[in-house]
Amino acid sequence: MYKLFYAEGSASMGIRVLLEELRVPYELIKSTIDMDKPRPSEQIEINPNGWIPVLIGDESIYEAAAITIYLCDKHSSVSLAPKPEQDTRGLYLQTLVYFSNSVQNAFQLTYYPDRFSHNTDGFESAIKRGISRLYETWKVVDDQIGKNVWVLGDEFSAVDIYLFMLTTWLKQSKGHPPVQDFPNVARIAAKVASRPTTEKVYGSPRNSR
Ligand SMILES: N[C@@H](CCC(=O)N[C@@H](CS)C(=O)NCC(=O)O)C(=O)O
Repeated sequence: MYKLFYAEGSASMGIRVLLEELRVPYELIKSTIDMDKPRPSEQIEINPNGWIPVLIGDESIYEAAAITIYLCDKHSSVSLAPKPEQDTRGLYLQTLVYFSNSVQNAFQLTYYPDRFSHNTDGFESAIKRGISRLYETWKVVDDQIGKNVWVLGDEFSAVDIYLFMLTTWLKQSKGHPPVQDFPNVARIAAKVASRPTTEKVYGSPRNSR
């Protein structure tokens, strides 16, 4: 039985959808992304950075992209990721790492400007640059998808779940670009949103998120 440190709105939601798609048993351990609230001590022991997702399985690991690869490899019979010998294995790894270090980094500039500037004077500049990075990085993803049915081609994969999760963080109230600016991303995110596993975790797309 896996244990997943969890909070609504966080990157642990995408991992929960993945666990649902893999049909493996898991337990959610309540955590928080509220800066004013303490994290469970067991979570901090595994991930001293204080952020989630954190997964406890045969090994305890953090980083959403690493957890994605780990789970898909462990449960490869469900086929949510290309196998090492498959043609799209490189694209799979490339896209996950790009999500993690470029798209998420752009989000972080807007959500956590204090991590990019020593003083409050720099926050506005960090947020502005984060917004323009969101435009730049999502455009790269949109162009990469092109006419593909799913992110990697014809097959649904864990990358589509990850993509959907990232789109839920696009907030017009924060000046982020609307997902509709990236039509290929929006098309795939809408399909992921209506999967039963996603609806179980995020609620129905008909209700506003
Ligand atoms: N690179 C990490 C980033 C995870 C991350 O930023 N998690 C956020 C929620 S989406 C969090 O826990 N924020 C609270 C904090 O940083 O203390 C990953 O992909 O797992």
